[in-house]
Amino acid sequence: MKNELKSWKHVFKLDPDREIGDEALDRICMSGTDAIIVGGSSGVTYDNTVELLSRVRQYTVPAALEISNEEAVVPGFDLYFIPIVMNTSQGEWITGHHQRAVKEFSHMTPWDEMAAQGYVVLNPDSTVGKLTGAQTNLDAKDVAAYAQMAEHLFRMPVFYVEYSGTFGDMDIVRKARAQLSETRLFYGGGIDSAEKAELAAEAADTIVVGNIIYEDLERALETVPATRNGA
Ligand code: 1GP
Repeated sequence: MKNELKSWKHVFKLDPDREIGDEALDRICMSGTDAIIVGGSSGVTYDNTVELLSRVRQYTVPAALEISNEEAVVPGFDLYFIPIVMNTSQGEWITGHHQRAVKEFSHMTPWDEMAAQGYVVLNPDSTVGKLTGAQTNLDAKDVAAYAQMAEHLFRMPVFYVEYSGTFGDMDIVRKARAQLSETRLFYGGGIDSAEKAELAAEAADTIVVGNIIYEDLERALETVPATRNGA
């Protein structure tokens, strides 16, 4: 599955802490998206993650868990993403939580199913930005340098430009992607229409659509075909 993510163009991110009805979930899973990522910045528990996984598992779409809380690590996903925030000085978001989780689960850590994501968080008002103390006042060169580090120093499979909640600067995204050849650039944040999906898909390798699923399902679904136009 780690190799398969290299072909993902569009991903829906579902938050276990938010309600989604069966019909809406059916349409998301059958939409033609390349994968479902399960993750959120707050309120993610073992129980709500298991519940969402068991519902997503009724479909063939690949399911990945983005681990944000070591208490909510649920077996049975196709892939596990390990977020590492590159633009924070708070070490707990770089190696702290990770080291504690490995210490606890080292005997059963499925290393082959794990993929590190080098996150650069650029919306200071987002939950993840506040939580991680991200230093968001960065220009395109700053972000491009992080991209190079993700690929060449850390050999991360994913470099994730995260604007969660707001549509970001596609020039920054484009310039960061220009640095990458092996590492895949994920972009997420504020994609709430076909137009924005197209713009983001033109700048990034993979686009991640989250919040709009819960606000306007039809518009969320339109982002899937629009991604093919941008890519
Ligand atoms: C959040 O990048 C994702 O982690 C998607 O962002 O919720 O703003 O779509 P939105």
